[in-house]
Parts: sequence; structure tokens; C-alpha cells
Amino acid sequence: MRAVVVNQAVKGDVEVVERELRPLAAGEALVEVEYCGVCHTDLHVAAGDYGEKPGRVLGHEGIGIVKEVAPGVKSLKAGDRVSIAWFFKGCGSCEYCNTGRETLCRSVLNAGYTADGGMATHCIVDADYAVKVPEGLDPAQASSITCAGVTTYKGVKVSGVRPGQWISVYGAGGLGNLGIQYAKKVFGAHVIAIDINDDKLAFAKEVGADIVINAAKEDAAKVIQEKTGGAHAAIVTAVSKTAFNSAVDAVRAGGRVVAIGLPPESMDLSIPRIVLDGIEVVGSLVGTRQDLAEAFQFGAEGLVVPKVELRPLDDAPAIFQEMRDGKINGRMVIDMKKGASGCCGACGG
Ligand code: 8ID
Ligand code: ZN
Repeated sequence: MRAVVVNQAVKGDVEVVERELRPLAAGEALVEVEYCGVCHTDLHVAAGDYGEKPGRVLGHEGIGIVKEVAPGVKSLKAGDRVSIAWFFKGCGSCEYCNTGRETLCRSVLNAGYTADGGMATHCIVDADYAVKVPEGLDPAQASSITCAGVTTYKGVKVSGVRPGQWISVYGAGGLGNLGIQYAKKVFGAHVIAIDINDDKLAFAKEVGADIVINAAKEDAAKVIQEKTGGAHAAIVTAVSKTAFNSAVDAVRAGGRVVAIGLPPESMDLSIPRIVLDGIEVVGSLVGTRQDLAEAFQFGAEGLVVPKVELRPLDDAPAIFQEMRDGKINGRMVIDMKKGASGCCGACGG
């Protein structure tokens, strides 16, 4: 198989390599990957932000077709279309797995980080943990929901925002644009989108943001307080601590800030602000298999439409650079049937 892996230096670069597939073990299934989106988390892993993983096959926005299952597997069969998500496998028996918080399992495996992921022509998954893609959902769009979609869908759920209330969405990139759509179309909230890039804000407006603010030009928290009296909630997908700090300043008393972005740094929290105004700050990590099934369904119903651009496998290093440079609107999705730029696709080359 061909795969995108973290290179040996672990300084943020990736390379496309040839790999042997191992035989299936009990409970596993072999997936022929159709599409895999590039998430900013892949950049963090490639840069070693949370530990060095040289040679790891990246990718946790994978979608593909089951080719083969190990003897005894009942949950999947050949021909099923499934996802390869960051929540790759839990232990299934700990306090987190047993209480609807399986993404916090202490023995969790994460695709593209602690297990080889979906940014490859093939991937071996644990059959019980691969969530099926519903009929009517375009598989390339499904790839974006597998991480960006489910993470923001869950984040908005955790924010507790109710219909008609204001939610600030910090960062309007791959995650943020879907967060805006889930908040607006599924949860019925009013949405303020904050980014530092005007192109992303124009796109945020297109997908439903009621107010957009460029935090590089204006004090976002001040504008939000003036225009809305303070947001009821916020989700922060921006890769910068300044956005986390601003989100705390932008909510009204009793507001909840949901941290989603993963810059490897610390945010400031004023103790009087937290105590006197009853502000909550909480982290949210991807979503459970059930959250993903729900997030997929809203995509299948057309309420949420991921913006994807298909690229060949050999473009992976270039896509990582474009993401680092902040040039991507929506998601770049690798089409595994296309090897090189300009390839017809029919030859599989
Ligand atoms: O489960 C989770 N919590 C989870 C799941 C998936 C991804 C967390 N993440 C993390 C990623 O690791 C990454 O740190 O969410 C973050 C965003 O991922 P992404 O949406 O895939 O990244 P992107 O497409 O590059 O978008 C980031 C946006 O943030 C904006 C950028 O302009 C871009 O649009 N941004 C930045 I960088 N600084 C900003 C600031 N100060 C800002 N927007 C507002 N204010
Ligand atoms: Zn991701």
C-alpha cells in the first residue's frame, strides 16, 4: 500500500512511502480507503507537538470500503462503507467507555497518532469501532465529518447553546466552518465567526455566520459584548491561545467556553472573571461513535455541507504546507485512487 507518514525528523514534514500490509488479527477488518481529509491535528502530530511518532501513518478523516473481515467479525461485512476516525479504539470496559465518554478511555488508540491511520490506500481497523457511513452522504464529504464535523457537532452540544442564543465560533478553518453550520442549522443558534483571515470570514458568512469579526483588525471580545451583550457560549477551534483568552472575555455571565483547538500552549484565566461571572471553560475531544453517527446523519440530510477539494496522494506534502500557511478554505481531501498530480485516476496510478 501507499501511505503518508511522519518523516524521521518529526519537524512537521510528511512523506509518501510504500508499506506492506500485515495480516488481519481477530476482530479486524481491511478497508480500501477512498478519501482522507487533512486535519490540523495531522500537522501537530507531524511536528511532534504531543510526542514524536516517526513513521506513523497519518490520517483520521478516512472513508473507505471494507474488503475483508477477520473470521468471526459480525459488525461489518465486505462492501460496507466505513470511517477511520481519531477515536480508533477504546478498551470497552473502563469507567469512560462504560459511561458514554469513550474518547477519554485511558487505553485509547487514535488513528494517525497511536495507530496507523487512514491517509493510505489501505487501513486495518477494529470492526466494532469503525462507524458506518449512511446512504446518501457523499463519501468525500463524509471524510470531513469524520473529524472536523463530529468534533464541532459535539463541541456545540457540550456548549449547551440553545435555539436563538449566541455562540462564538473562534477559527473558521476546517473545523470552524462546520461548527458554524452545526450551530446554525442543527442547534438553531445565532453565530458569530471570528478568524484572522478575511477569506475564511467570507466563507463563514457563506455557510451561515450572522456576524463575522477579523480578530487581527478588531478586539473580537469587545465587539461581541457590544453587539450581543456577550455570547451565551463559545467553541474555540483556532490554533492560538489569544483566541482562547478572547473567547472567555466574549461570553456573558454564566457562559461556557468549549476548548477544541490544540495549540501546545497555556491560556490565561482570570480567577475573579471565572468566579464572579460564573464562566465555565471545558475541553471537548472529538466525539463518540454515536456522536459520529448523528453528525453523519445531519450531513446525509443536507443540513451540513462540508466544502472539500480533492487532491492526489502525492500532493500530501504540499497540502501540509498550505495548511501551515493558512491558505485552505474548507478541507483538502486526498483521493486515494489518484496517485500523482494530473493522473487520470482510472489507472490507479
Ligand atoms: O477533538 C478535538 N478537540 C480536535 C479535533 C480536531 C482538530 C481538535 N482539533 C484541533 C486541531 O489540532 C487544531 O489545533 O483544532 C484545531 C483546528 O483544526 P483545523 O480546523 O483543522 O485547522 P485549520 O483548518 O488550520 O483552521 C484553523 C483556523 O484558526 C484560525 C486560522 O485562520 C484558521 O482559519 N486562527 C488562527 I491559526 N489564529 C486565530 C486567532 N487568533 C484564528 N482565528 C481567530 N483568532
Ligand atoms: Zn482531526
